[in-house]
Parts: sequence; C-alpha cells; structure tokens
Amino acid sequence: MTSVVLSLGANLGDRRAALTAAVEAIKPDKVSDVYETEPWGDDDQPTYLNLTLIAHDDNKSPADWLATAAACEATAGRVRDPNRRWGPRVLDVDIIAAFDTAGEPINSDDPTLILPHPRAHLRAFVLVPWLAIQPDAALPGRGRVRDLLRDTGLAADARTLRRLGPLKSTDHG
Ligand code: PH2
Ligand code: MG
Ligand code: MG
Repeated sequence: MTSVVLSLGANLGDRRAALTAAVEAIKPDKVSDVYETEPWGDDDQPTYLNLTLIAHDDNKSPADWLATAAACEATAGRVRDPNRRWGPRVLDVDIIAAFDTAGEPINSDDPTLILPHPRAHLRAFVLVPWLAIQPDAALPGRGRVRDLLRDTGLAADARTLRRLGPLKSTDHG
C-alpha cells in the first residue's frame, strides 16, 4: 500500500471543473479547500486554483500514481508545451511525497518521478493547503510543514493565497 500527497493546480479553462473531475477520479481520503494563488516561477500567466489532497491505495506503486496523475491531466485536455516548463495548464497533478505501508517515505531519483517533489518546500501553494488537512505534516528530508512555512519568503507567499473554501459548493451525495 502507498499513500501520497498530491498537489493539483489549474490556471486555464474551467479550473474548478478540472479539479473536480480529478478529485472524483482519485477518491482521496482528505482534500483541502481550494486556494487562488499567484503564479509561481513564471508569472506571465493567469492565477491558479490549487488544492492539496491525501490518498491511499492498496496496490499502487509511485509509478502507478504517476500514471493516474497523467491520466487526470489528459482527461482535462492538457497539452504540454516543451518550451515552457512552468507555463499555464488546464490541470497539473504533482506527487509531493509518497509513503509505504509502514509510513516510511519513498525516495526516488528517477528523473521521471523524483520523490519527494524537489521544489515542494519552496511552494506555499502546496504547503499551506497540506498543513490545513494534516497539522503534523512533514515533507521527507525537509522537516515539518508548519516549520517550513515560518521561512520568511514562504510566510510572505502564504499571505498572498486566497482561500476560496471547499471544491464542491453543493453536495451531490
Ligand atoms: N504550478 C506550476 C508553476 N507555477 N504557480 C501556482 N501558483 N500554482 C501552481 O500549481 C503552479 C505555479 C507548474 O507546475
Ligand atoms: Mg507542477
Ligand atoms: Mg506536474
């Protein structure tokens, strides 16, 4: 069994619809509120909607989770621009960290799936929603998320996130 922390982001098209479809496909144990966030890395693009979720699966390996992430992105209609690494996208599903049955972090330096995510500790739009659903969250190799967010730069970024509330405004039962 693995459990994973996933970060979802969308900044093109119907952002909320793309996030909703992915969350319904992934069936997470916990989902954060949706946050509207300023673009990180390449700021010449629209604002993002971001959320972080925690999911588990008895049979999935990290590579299987990566395939699930790619399938969600493809369903949303994502087309990758090879010239723009951090450009706009209809949906991005990133694996932030993965844990085995014993709760031990899974590390990977395979370039197709680096675990933990190599830039997660720099991204308030990942860490703030994660902390909200898991107060004792720790990013393997980096420490407690709560402590990471005390870093001056991250704390400033965290203040720019706008928490919009839960993804589903109505309960479809
Ligand atoms: N994703 C990126 C690049 N920049 N900025 C925000 N606010 N949210 C994202 O999800 C995001 C980003 C590439 O994965
Ligand atoms: Mg990403
Ligand atoms: Mg990605």
